[in-house]
Amino acid sequence: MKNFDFNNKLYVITESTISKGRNNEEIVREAIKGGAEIIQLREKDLDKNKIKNEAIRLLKICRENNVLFIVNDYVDVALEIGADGVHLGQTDMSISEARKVCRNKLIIGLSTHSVEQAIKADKEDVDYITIGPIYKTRAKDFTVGTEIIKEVVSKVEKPVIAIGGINKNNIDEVLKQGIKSVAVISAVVSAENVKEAAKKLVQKIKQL
Ligand code: TZP
Ligand code: MG
Repeated sequence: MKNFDFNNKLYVITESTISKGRNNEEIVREAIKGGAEIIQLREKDLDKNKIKNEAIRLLKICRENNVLFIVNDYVDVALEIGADGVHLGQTDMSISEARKVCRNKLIIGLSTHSVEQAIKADKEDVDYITIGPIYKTRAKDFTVGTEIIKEVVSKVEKPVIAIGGINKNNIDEVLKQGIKSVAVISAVVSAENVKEAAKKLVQKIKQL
């Protein structure tokens, strides 16, 4: 999966605390049925052993559907279970350290929150970059707005994915800035109909 094409993809991230009683397996199966092509396990309140077991279950579903599977935060868990990649933040393990540990076995994604961080990430050994939060979101206490997207896309060569508060009502505005792919949590994970919610977003992304 090292040569994965990140363009025109819906990237769905788990968050079991907002999934309205449905487990991550159910959410991931439905999101994939709706057309999600990248899945990330992101659980901030589970211990590492639980994360690992959950990752094994979700990896199986992703493999069955030829969908990319990324683990948030834990390089060791991603490596141990044979995930496709790991997603890191600005305060997680450094990219050089992560690359040393995983060599070319994992895709590495990095969260960025400014043009400067995105340009820096572009020069590091990462495979894709997220930029955000574009809009207000529970997960962070700041936003970067839509304006930044155009500048990041024009200055960065690596694949860039927009994240943060994106949903069916504002995705057009995001895509208009020239970005090809979008990552969401609540717009899919908290939707009454997960599959249909993913499908609506995928339709817009694939129109590009
Ligand atoms: N990083 C930047 S915004 C965000 C993360 C993990 C949360 C995105 O969640 P939502 O529900 O799509 O706003
Ligand atoms: Mg992190």
